[in-house]
Amino acid sequence: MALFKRRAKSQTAEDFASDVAAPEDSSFNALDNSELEVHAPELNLPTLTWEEAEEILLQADLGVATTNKIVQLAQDNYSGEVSERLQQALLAELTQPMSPEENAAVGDADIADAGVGDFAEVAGVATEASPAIWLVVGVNGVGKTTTVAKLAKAQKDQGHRVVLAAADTFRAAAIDQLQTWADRLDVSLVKGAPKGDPAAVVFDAVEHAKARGADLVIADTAGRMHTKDNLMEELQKILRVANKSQGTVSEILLVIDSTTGQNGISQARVFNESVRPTGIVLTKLDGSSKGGVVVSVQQELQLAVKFIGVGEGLSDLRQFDPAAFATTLLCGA
Ligand SMILES: Nc1nc2c(ncn2[C@@H]2O[C@H](COP(=O)(O)OP(=O)(O)O)[C@@H](O)[C@H]2O)c(=O)[nH]1
Ligand SMILES: [Mg+2]
Repeated sequence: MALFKRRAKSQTAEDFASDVAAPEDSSFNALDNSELEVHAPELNLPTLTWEEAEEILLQADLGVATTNKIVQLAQDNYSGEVSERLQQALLAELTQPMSPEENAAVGDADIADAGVGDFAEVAGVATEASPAIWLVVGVNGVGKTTTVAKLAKAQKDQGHRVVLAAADTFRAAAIDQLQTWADRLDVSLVKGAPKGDPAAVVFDAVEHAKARGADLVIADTAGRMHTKDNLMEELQKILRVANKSQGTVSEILLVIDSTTGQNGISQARVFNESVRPTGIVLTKLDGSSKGGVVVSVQQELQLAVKFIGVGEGLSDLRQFDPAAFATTLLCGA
C-alpha cells in the first residue's frame, strides 16, 4: 500500500553518499562497499506532505519527540521537496560526531581508541602485543551471539586472528550456540562453566589470544539476569577485568533489535549508564522494521550505529550507511 507517489527523478542514497565522510584508515574497510550496495537500494524519495512525512517517521519508530525535532530541522535548515529536506535532516542527525566527553569511558575504565570523533569509525584491531577486545552487549534475543559470529567472520576474512569468549554463562545453551559458530568459523572459543564468572572467561580468552598471537577477542555477554542491576554490575565487572588484562577494550557494541521499536531507547539508556557503549549494531533490518529508534538514540545519547544485521547468516552484516538508511526510512512500507 503506497501512502504516497514516487517521483521519477529524485535523490537516491547514492547522491548523498559523497557527503558522508569515509572512516579514515579503518582496518574495517574490507567490509567493502559492494556489500553495502545491497542496502543502498535504488529507491526514489517519495513526494510527501508534512503530515505524511510525520506519519512515516512515526511508523518507522522515531518516536514523537524525535519526529518533531527532525521535521523542525528539515523545515528550518533545508530547502526543496519535503522528503529531500527530511533526508538531509536525518543524515545530519545520524552523522553527528561524538564529542570526546560524550564518548568517555565509565569511571577509570579506559576504552582505548574507541572511534572518538568519527561517527562511523570502528576501532581497528591492535597490531601490536595487546589484543583488542570487543564486548558485545544487549538484552536477550536481540542478536548478540549471531552478531559476535558475524563480526568474527568479517574480521577473519580480513586476515585477523580472532578468539571468541563465551561470556554469556547464564545459560548453557548460549555457550553451545557460540561453540557451533566457532566450529563453523574455525576460530577458537574460550568458555567457562555454565553459571561461571563471565569476567574470568574474558580474561582467559585474552590470555589465550596473547599466547597464540591472536589480535582480537570478541566476547559474547548475557542479556538476561535475575535483575537488571545484576546484569549491569556483571557487565561493569567484565569491563573492569578486561581492562586489567593484557588486552585493550576498544569496542563495546550495543546490539539493538530493530523490531523492538521505541523500546530500544530505554535499553540504550540503561546500557549507556553502566558501560557506555562505543556504538550500536542494529539487527533484523531484513524484516519490515525500519529501525528509526536509532535516530532517537543518536540524538539523546550520541551513540552511533556502526553495523546493521540483515539476516541470520554469517555474511549478513553490513557497515552502516546513514544515507541509505535515511532513504529507506522515508520510503515507507
Ligand atoms: N532476521 C534476522 N534475524 C536475526 C538477525 N540477527 C539475529 N537474528 C536472530 O535472532 C535470534 C536471536 O539471536 P541471538 O544471536 O541468539 O540473540 P542473543 O540472545 O542476543 O544472543 C536468532 O534466531 C537469530 O538467528 C538479523 O539481523 N536478522
Ligand atoms: Mg546469546
